[in-house]
Amino acid sequence: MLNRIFYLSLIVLLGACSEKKDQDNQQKATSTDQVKKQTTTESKAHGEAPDGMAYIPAGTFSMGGKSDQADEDELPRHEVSVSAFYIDKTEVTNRQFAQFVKETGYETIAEKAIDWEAMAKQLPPDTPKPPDSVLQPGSLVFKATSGPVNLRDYSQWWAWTIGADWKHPEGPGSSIEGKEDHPVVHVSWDDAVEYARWAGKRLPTEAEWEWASMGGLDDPKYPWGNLEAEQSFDKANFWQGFFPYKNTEEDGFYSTAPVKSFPANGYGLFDMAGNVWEWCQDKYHVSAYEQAKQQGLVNNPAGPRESFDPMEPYTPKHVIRGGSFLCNDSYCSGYRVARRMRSSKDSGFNHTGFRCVKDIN
Ligand SMILES: [Ca+2]
Ligand SMILES: [Ca+2]
Repeated sequence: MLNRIFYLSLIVLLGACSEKKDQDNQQKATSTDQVKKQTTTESKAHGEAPDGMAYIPAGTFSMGGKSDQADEDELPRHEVSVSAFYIDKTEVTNRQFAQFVKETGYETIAEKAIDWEAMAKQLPPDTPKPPDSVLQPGSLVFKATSGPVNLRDYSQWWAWTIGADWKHPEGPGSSIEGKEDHPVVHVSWDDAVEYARWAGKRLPTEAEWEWASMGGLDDPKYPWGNLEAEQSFDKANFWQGFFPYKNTEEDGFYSTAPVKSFPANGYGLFDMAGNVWEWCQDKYHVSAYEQAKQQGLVNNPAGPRESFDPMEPYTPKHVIRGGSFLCNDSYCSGYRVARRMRSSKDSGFNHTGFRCVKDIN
């Protein structure tokens, strides 16, 4: 079925289809407690972090793929440095987003009528206009399949759902009642930017996100260290079992979980792996790291000037990070700290949210 997400954003998952399992199972020795103590000390030196935020110290690190699971766009590794900043300890929750909407009257993109003319500019020239019955406010909702499917055909487990939005995460009839502390979903990049502006914050750059995600550990594969995902069901909310048809829920959650349901990383940040993907400020370019490597060490890199995804060359995209409740090693290892994904800025899903950062003045 023709719909905006099918053309504009489903490709976000395509790159994650056929990854090999990494055999490096070693836990690195850096102590999370040590990192916490060090960060707390530094944070005090810079004053208290704003409510709900954590202080992230400045640093220089090697950004990019840290195992043989690395996709092409995670390479080459390159040195970057970031200044100290504050970052939200959790993904933005429904409770927080509701406050923003209450105070501003803001309407998300998923709640608005679709502007086909504007959308068509981001699609191949010969794309036919979908019927008006499809061009209604809505978003994409995950639907498990009845059995194994071709993992490259993501249209089999995403359903364009008219009436799905942040207040109706599974579509009409669903609600966020009782999910006030779950991450908000079905928010586009534009929606996230508007929220951040209202909150006096901004979206993290990709470099800031990766640096914060590592939690002070020495080049870890995951925010919790290097223990493999299949042994880490108590570390994050992702998909156990067989994607996309059987979720055995060893971690206790089929879909989103309340934020803080799993342990924080060394900087006190929750759900940097899994739960929902998180929008970053940067545009997505498949060769962004090649470009960055040529520039040498850059402080606070802000990403490429232009977006380019060879899978959907007409569609500008932004980066998302951290993976979601749908990630699994057989399909998508989004919970790796270096894992990059992308989505068009006007698209929402029920597995994508965000968190904000704030500069230290
Ligand atoms: Ca789960
Ligand atoms: Ca997350």
